[in-house]
Amino acid sequence: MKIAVVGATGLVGTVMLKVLEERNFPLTELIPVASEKSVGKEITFKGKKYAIVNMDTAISMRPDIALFSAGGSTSLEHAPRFAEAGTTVIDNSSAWRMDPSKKLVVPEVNAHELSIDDKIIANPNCSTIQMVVALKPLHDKYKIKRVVVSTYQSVTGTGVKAVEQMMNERKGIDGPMAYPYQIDLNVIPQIDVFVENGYTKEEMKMINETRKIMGDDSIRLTATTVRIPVMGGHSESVNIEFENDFDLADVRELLEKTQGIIVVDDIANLKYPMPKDAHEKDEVFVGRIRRDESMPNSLNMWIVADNLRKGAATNAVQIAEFLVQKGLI
Ligand code: 2RA
Repeated sequence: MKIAVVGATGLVGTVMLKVLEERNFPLTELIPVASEKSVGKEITFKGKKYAIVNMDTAISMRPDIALFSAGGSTSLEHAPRFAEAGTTVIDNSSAWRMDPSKKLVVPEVNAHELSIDDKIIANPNCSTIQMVVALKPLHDKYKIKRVVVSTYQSVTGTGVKAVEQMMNERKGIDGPMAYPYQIDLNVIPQIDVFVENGYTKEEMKMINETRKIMGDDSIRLTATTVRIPVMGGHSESVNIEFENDFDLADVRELLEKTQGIIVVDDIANLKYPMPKDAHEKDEVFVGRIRRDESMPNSLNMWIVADNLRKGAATNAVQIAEFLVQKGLI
């Protein structure tokens, strides 16, 4: 397998390389791709040095898979060029997610939809991925009617500039601002830009992507997405109303049995998921599982995952692993 990582020097690209290395992905050649200013620089992968190349060189090298994390416009322009050259693109931007001709994939939920003809596959938004991993087994058994989610999202979701802004503020240093307001010692109830209905794009991504991945447009969903001064991962408070009543012990068991989920829910010993514990882990952590006593058939839970791992790099690599295992490359 020849694998290209497009955006290899960015926050997500760097984690993609780390995850490929850790999971021992069966690659024979790595093609790190970045913008012209990084071309010629070297990165080390499994103890070997690889020179960063530009887009045209990478396409001419005909990789089997290209993991893209270089922003929407780069992806719109270049992903089809890779696809035409026979490469399967797994794209982390929002460019193709809602395109009806493209699959939007979280392996634990809908990898079975993939076929050899899918040459551009979309990796969902970070906050959507961790939520659907936990929703899916519950939907299959009890059928979800409505979800109300509020997020507490790490600054790493914005990128390096946001991490620097928070750290500068922490040290009292002036510097470039990734957000319109101070983020350290603050909370910003806006992620991405506002759209016409008063929601943000991040909120609409959670709503629309969830329905597409779960393959069920009847699920009603509302979201409030919030940036907090944290780095290890995104957290979500999720309230779910089901069609059918559930057994709380069964809900816990279903989640425990689901691949990719670790239940951390032992309030007697003050155990619940937190971003500092999810950091650098590939799983989705679920806790605070309890009935919503204000409504019939309703449940509350708390979901945490490393947004750069399961929310981005790990999910993309897992899609690649699935394609390889099933011979879809
Ligand atoms: C965020 N959803 O956390 C983004 C990153 N994809 O802002």
